[in-house]
Amino acid sequence: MIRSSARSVSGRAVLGVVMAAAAFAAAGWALAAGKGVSAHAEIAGCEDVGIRGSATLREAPSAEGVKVVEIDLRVSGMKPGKHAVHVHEVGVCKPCADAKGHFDPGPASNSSPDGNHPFHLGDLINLEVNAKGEGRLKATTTRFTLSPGPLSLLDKDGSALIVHVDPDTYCPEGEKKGCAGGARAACGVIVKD
Ligand SMILES: [Cu+2]
Repeated sequence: MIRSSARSVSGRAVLGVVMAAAAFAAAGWALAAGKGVSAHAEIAGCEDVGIRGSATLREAPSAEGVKVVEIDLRVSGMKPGKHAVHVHEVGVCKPCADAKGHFDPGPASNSSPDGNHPFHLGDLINLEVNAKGEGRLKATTTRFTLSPGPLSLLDKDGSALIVHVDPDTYCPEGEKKGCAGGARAACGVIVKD
């Protein structure tokens, strides 16, 4: 549903879906503890062992029954500034390249990181890291689920959360090498709680 609308509007508008959902959450809706499905990821540097972190993911239905996932990611030991964050299509982090492209199931799947960005279902927003090397990203999306179904991150080959070395530009000029954040800085396999 989100994906098909992504084909006819600009990347900025698509990201608005993620942000609008976040505003909805901030307006008072919250996932009830103990309900829904949750998962976590232990984040580690792809090469830099000083990078550590963790993420929690929680899914619950909205009042209308739409599955909404809240992501809460914390990292430390990273270079200050913005870093792209996405869910990648395979739950393998050793090496980080084995997490493959961006999570994007569906009949017209195209996981090419720079080539179909920011239209993938696994695309998130930048993580901001402070001068101490610490960052936290809270995001909400309806583009994927944790529970079983065609959009589930917990599919046969799993999924991984990747934090990139560079910021996500959201590729406003279309495919351009590195526009989705370039090299991979850190990775965590998403595991069901
Ligand atoms: Cu990525």
